[in-house]
Amino acid sequence: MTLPKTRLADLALLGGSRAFPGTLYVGRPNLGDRRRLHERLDEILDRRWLTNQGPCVLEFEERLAALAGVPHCLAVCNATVGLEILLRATELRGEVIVPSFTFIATVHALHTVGLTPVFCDVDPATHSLDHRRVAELITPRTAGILAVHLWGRAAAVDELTVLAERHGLTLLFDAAHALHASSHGRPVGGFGRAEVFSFHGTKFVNSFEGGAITTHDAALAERLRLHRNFGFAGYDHVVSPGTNGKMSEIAAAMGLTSLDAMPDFVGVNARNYAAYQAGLANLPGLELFPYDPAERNNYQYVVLTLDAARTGLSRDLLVRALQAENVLARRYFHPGCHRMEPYRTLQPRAGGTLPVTERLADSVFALPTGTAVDPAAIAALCDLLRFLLAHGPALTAAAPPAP
Ligand code: T4K
Repeated sequence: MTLPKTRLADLALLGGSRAFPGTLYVGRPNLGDRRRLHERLDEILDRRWLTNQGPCVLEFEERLAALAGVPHCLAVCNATVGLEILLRATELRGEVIVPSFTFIATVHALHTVGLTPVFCDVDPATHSLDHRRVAELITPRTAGILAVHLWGRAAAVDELTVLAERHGLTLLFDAAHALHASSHGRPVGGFGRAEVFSFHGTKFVNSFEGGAITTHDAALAERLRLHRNFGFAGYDHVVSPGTNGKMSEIAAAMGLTSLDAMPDFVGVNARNYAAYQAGLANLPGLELFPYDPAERNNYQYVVLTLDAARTGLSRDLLVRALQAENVLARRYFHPGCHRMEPYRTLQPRAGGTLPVTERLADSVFALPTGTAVDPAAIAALCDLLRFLLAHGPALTAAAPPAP
């Protein structure tokens, strides 16, 4: 049961009752078939093989490789470590061009391995790297490009591939959001030198914590295997630097169970996305991030852009008002990596070259979706948004100061 709003004073931010009795989260995990998960866990315990490339991990890797259309897939403990391992194995030195409008892990991975992130602006239509801006940033110091398929919509793969080839750069993709997505009909996972997926609990396919690196490059895959496992080429035989980036069997069991249900999860996300599209149609000042219907999409993020000038309501106040109603909308990816430490201090002028990023970081927010959200809740949430936007200037005048 949700409580509709009729007067401004009904808003929870202004002292009214919360619209939703239970909290709606962005990133509430999808759970697959519990019985099958429990069976897999029993099998793991019966085998007493808990990690180090056990049968669940090997099956997970095989299934992911098939989905990505690549010969090599390495499951890892999370995408952040996956990115670090990949960057170390490629032995890049110098600068890497990267978006600032991404989750901080993309940029931290570069910093952690001693590479210098060069922030590049994004395309306002796709929220991913603007290849024209990338071209302007290439110098003799540039070693590579780390692009992100943001929100699961493929980045400008073809244009970036041409650029990288022309300048002899290593092209890598952070595909944390993009399992099941395609670019010109080809699956994400096989682009550039390698791609990295995330299976964190908040991703539509999850392994509690986890990630995977996919590549066509056999020699790179071999180096990645060494880097993932302390550099061991056999018992007591270390031939390269390395870390512990392995995925455990229990994580892979969840990953497999999640993959079994992937078609259902995509179906629910697509249904929810369509419900938001219908519920928010013709609402001036609020734009739903579009997925390309000609491609395969996972629809795992419902992302909106608010025009504060047009609605008389800032994104931050809108998010506060929603959170007060028990809708934990998120300001992904505020304030932009270049405005976070250590980059804010290291590159204090970066913002001047990132006008689209700065605008998006201050106007974008994400709404709940996934199997924990049903169409009735989405309809009520869309009504709430319509009410908030209809009262933008009045709410701005009446709202208590942000804590
Ligand atoms: N590259 C990109 C582009 C990424 O987006 C990410 C991660 C990475 C790389 C790195 O991947 P991993 O190393 O994590 O594999 C979340 C996730 O923690 C993060 O994985 C994800 N991107 C990012 C977009 O979102 P936060 O800081 O927003 O919040 P978190 O994880 O605390 O959870 C968000 C919401 O989900 C909460 O409101 C509560 C709910 N939740 C969360 C968990 C974990 C649940 O209901 N149950 C849960 O078990 O980062």
